[in-house]
Amino acid sequence: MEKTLVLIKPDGVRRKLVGEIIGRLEKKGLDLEKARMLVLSRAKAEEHYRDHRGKDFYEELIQYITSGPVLAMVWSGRNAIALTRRLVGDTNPHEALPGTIRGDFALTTTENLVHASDSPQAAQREIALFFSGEEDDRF
Ligand code: 3AN
Repeated sequence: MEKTLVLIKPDGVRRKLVGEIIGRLEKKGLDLEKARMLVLSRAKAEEHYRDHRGKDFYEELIQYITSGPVLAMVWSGRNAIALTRRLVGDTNPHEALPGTIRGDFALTTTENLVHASDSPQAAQREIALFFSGEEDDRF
């Protein structure tokens, strides 16, 4: 049994796609374990996206992810990390296949609706980042 961290990013919340996205993961058979709505501070956003620091899209990415509430969730199931990435689709929405979340609903690479951990190490780090026992809704 694996756990993975999924974020519905600010465009997903703004576009009212929360139910649609959760529904797809549930119908596939994954289990929703934890959920938390929050607005990321710049510091937390930089921590989350630390691997992208210095890239040309970095500043745009930080502005975007802090631009409104996100829904952070822990999902579990067999092979949950890779399975969730497949349901989410390619990072570039023009490459993402129809039937995937990004393939069906996203048009740009920055505003691509969802984040999902890409490895067991990333899942562990990201779950700790978003669910470390802090109950304050401002992260
Ligand atoms: P994924 O979200 O599919 O794991 P990553 O981890 O490579 O993709 O990138 C994290 C986020 O950074 C993406 N979800 C997207 O918002 C943004 N991003 C990645 N590559 C680009 C790019 N070439 N141009 C603009 N934004 C990008």
